[in-house]
Amino acid sequence: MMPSTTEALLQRAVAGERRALARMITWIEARHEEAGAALSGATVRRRGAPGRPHVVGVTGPPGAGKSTFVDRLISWGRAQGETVGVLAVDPSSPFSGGAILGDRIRMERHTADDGVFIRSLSSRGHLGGLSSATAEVVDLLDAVGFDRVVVETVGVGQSELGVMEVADTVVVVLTPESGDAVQAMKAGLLEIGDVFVVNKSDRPGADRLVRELLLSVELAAMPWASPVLSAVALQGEGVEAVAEAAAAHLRWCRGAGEMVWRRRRGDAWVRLVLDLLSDEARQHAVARLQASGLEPRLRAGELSPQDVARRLA
Ligand SMILES: Nc1nc2c(ncn2[C@@H]2O[C@H](COP(=O)(O)OP(=O)(O)O)[C@@H](O)[C@H]2O)c(=O)[nH]1
Ligand SMILES: [Mg+2]
Repeated sequence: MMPSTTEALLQRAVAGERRALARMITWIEARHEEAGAALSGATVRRRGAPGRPHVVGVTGPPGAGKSTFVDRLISWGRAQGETVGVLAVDPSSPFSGGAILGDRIRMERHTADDGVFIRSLSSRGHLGGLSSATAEVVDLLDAVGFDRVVVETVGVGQSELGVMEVADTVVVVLTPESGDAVQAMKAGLLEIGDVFVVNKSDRPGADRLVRELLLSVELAAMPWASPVLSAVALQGEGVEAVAEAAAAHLRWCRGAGEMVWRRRRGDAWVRLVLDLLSDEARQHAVARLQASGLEPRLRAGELSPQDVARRLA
C-alpha cells in the first residue's frame, strides 16, 4: 500500500527535512485527524523511558524571563553537543497577548543553527486542544530525534499548566517582581515545579523569594525536594546550575523517582486520550448543530439551549 501524503510527510520530517517538520506541525496544530494517525505509527522513544529526549517544561508568569532563559538553555545544550527542539506554546489568553513575538526575538540568534528547531504553537483559545497538540508535537520532535525538547508556556492558570504535563522536568521561573511564594502557589506553580528559578536576581527582593520558596518546598515534603536557584538569565548567570539541576531531576526519574515519573506520564496519556475524544465530540456537535438548521430558532429565542441539545443528543 502506498503511504498517505501525511505519512510521507512524516517520513521526510523524521529523515531530517525541516520544512516537512514545520508542515507536519501546522497539520497537528490544525487538528488534522490524519496527522494524529500518522504520528501513532512513529517511533517515539519517550514512550519507553524518560530522557530521550529530555523534555523540559519552562513556565511562570508573563515577563518572568522564560524566553530569555530558554535562549540560554539552548546555548548550554548546544555546547554539550545536544540538538534542541523548542516549542513556545501560546494559550492566546488575554494575559499572554504578544508573547510569541517576544519568544521569537529572544531566541533569534539560534535560527541559523541546524541543530536547533524553534516553533510556536497557538490555538484559537481552545486550551484542551492545545495540551493535546503540544503532546503530539513533542512526540513528533522525539521521533525526529532531538536530544532535548523545551516547551515554554505562560503559567497563569490551571488550564495553561496542563501543557506542562508533557514534561519530564518542569522548571518554574519566578521573579521578585512577580510577587511572593503565596502568589506562585495561587497560580498552581508550586505544585508542579521540579526546579525553581528566581530570575532577575539583579533586582531587589530575590533572596527573600528564594527563602520563601525553600520553605514551601520543605513544608511540601515531596519525594523530590525541588531545588531553588537564583539566576540572571539576561546575563546567562545561573543557567548552567539550572541545567544541571534539571539533569539531576532526570537521573532521579530514572532511579528512585521512576514510579513518580511513570504516574505523571500515565496521567498525561489518560488526559491526552480524553482531550482527543472531547475535541472529536465537539467537532461532531458543531456539525450536528449546523446540519440541524435549529440554530436560527435558538438565536431567535424560540428554542431554549436545553431544547436544542436534547433534540440533537
Ligand atoms: N533585569 C533583568 N531582566 C531580565 C532578566 N531576564 C529577562 N529579563 C527581561 O525581562 C523581559 C521579559 O523577558 P522574556 O524572556 O520575554 O519573558 P517571558 O515572558 O517570561 O518569556 C525582557 O525585557 C528581558 O530582557 C534578568 O535576569 N534580569
Ligand atoms: Mg516568552
